[in-house]
Amino acid sequence: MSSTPYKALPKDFIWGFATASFQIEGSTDVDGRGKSFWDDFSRTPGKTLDGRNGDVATDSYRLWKEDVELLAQYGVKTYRFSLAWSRIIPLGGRNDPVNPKGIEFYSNLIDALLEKNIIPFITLYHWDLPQSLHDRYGGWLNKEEIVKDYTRYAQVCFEAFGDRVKHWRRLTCIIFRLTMNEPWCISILGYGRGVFAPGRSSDRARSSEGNSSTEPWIVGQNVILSHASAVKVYREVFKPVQKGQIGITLNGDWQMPYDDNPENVAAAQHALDVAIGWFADPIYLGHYPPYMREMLGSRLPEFSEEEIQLVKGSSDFYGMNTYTTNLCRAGGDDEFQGLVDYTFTRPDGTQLGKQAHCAWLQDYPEGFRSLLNYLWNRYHLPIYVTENGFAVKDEGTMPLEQALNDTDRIHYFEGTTSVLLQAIHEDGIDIRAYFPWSLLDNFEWADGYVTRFGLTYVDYNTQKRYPKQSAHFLTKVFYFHSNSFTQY
Ligand code: GBH
Repeated sequence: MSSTPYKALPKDFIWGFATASFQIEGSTDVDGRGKSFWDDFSRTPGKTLDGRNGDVATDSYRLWKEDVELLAQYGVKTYRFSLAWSRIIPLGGRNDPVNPKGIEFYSNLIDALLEKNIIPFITLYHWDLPQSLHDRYGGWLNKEEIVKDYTRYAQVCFEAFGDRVKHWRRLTCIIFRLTMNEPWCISILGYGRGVFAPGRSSDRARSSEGNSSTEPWIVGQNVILSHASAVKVYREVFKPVQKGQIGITLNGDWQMPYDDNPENVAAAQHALDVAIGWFADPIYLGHYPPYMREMLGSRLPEFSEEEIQLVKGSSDFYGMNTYTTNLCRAGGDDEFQGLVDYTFTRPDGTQLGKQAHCAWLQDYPEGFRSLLNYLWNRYHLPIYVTENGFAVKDEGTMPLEQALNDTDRIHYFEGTTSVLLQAIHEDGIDIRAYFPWSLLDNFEWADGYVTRFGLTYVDYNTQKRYPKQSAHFLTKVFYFHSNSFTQY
């Protein structure tokens, strides 16, 4: 248990686990679902580490009731999940038909959660663009089309799900929605590095199409504008009645100077500017970070006066996904990291923290605290931690019993939950939610099923779910620190 002395979490603080549609649902061709651009991408040889795709995933489209039971058993107050755009509007576009079966699926899920006093925390877009929008006009690359199509999709969701939730007991004022998950990943991994769908890149060994020096920055801007346009509609048409909060969630890890060499100190800020400020500065402050313009010149699109009015202030809170800390050194030619080199090896040769299964992740809770302070001081908005988690090294090849005894993951969450409490009680930061990633082991994008982030182990042969020790650990921590478990 945390070493922080007992002090209750704020009354309205919510915690729960997170997932995303394409990572868990499977059933990609049933009940009228249209294709998403992850369907074929993940089926293409060489795109995932183990050659496996999202056709079944954790089979949650069929097993969703079991998932809800599991959440109830863990005692969560909220569940973060995403909607598959192509289930709701199979062809995606603003003149394309809505699929009643898609609406019904998510309606049933929402009802079942509310029945258990679990607040639905909905993400509209977690990376699964309808394939037909990509084929028709280039998807996220086409500002004129995508902003309108995304806005209409969002509107269909606000109409279908927002109102019904509102009438449910006292949960009325605490329904939050996220427009987008991690625009940096959408742009850079999809159109720069080309490792995520649609896999566009200048690297011709990887992709026959794409331009990594221009497309990610165009896509980033179009994602921002789509988000902001959906928020405008929500605020004008739905918020007066539904009273919900709406915002965006950004990925971003703490960037720490490698040493006190002034060049490396500046490099850490440059890394933050590109990882976080690229999106957060326009949305919360009304302009791109000056360093982005300096680095990219005219390759970074300009916002018109009208656009920036739309964008500035378009998120009610700061949505934060964070996993690790990088040590930053000036140099290198990677624009996606702000021309900064990342390492986990300190100048004295020691490692920053425990290594996870994926190369990009080490356990360093102090960085989480620094990042919370940085975001609070820079953007002055309540923070929702919408993802945070750890993949234990080699968990995928361990015998079940060993995998369930996930001490490295427990250690990670011991650190992050202590820091969370310190940030709230000692640093005075207004933190309103915490979502460990993920409820289940699931389809880990380009890693396939090799890398496991779940608090629940999934046996992919039987689809049986087994709680890991870390899930029990988190349940205990939040039970202990919560003063609001009687509020319903
Ligand atoms: C989250 O992204 C996702 O929202 C979630 O779907 C996913 O399952 C989870 O993380 C676990 O990975 O070396 O250039 O390829 C986390 C943010 C940002 C972390 C990109 C990995 C790798 C950068 N990710 N980063 S690169």
